[in-house]
Amino acid sequence: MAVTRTFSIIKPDATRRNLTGAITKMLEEAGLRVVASKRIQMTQEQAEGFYAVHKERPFFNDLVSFMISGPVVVQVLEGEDAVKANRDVMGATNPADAAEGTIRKTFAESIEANSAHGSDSEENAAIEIAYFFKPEEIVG
Ligand code: RTP
Ligand code: MG
Repeated sequence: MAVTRTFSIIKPDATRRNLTGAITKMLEEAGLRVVASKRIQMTQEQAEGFYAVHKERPFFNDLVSFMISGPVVVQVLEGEDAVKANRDVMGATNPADAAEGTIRKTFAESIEANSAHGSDSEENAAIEIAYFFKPEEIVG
C-alpha cells in the first residue's frame, strides 16, 4: 500500500476542551504523520465552501455554525493508505456507533460535535488540502 495524504480537522468541541494533543497522539499512533498543521478560526464563507457538498442537508446551517464556533486545527496527514487509516481511527460519524478506542468514541460530544473530520477519498483529500494549505506549508 502506498504512502498517501489525507486532510484532518480537529473540530471546535475538541479545541475548546484542550484535546488537540490527545487527538494528534491518536492519529500518530495510528501510523499517520502530521506534515502540516495550523490553528485557525474559520470564517462563515470558508466553512460554507468547505461543506458545500452538504448544502442541501438539513444539518448544513447548524454544522457551519458549529464549525465557526471556535478555533479548529487543520492538518495534513501522511501515511500508508492515509484516508482509510484516518477514518478507521476517527470512528463512525455518530459517537454512539463508533468503535471502542476511536477518536469519536473517546471524545465526541454528539453526532455534530464529533471532534474530528477526515477526508472520505483521496480525490477529496487533495481538494480539501488545497482549500487550506499552500504547497510550501506542507513538509513531508
Ligand atoms: P467528516 O466529514 O466531518 O469527517 O464526518 P463524516 O464524513 O463522518 O460525516 P458527514 O456525513 O460527511 O457529515 C459531516 C459532518 O456533519 C455533521 N453532521 N451532523 N446532525 C446530524 O445529523 C449530522 N450529521 C452529520 C458532523 O459533524 C459530521 O462529521
Ligand atoms: Mg464527510
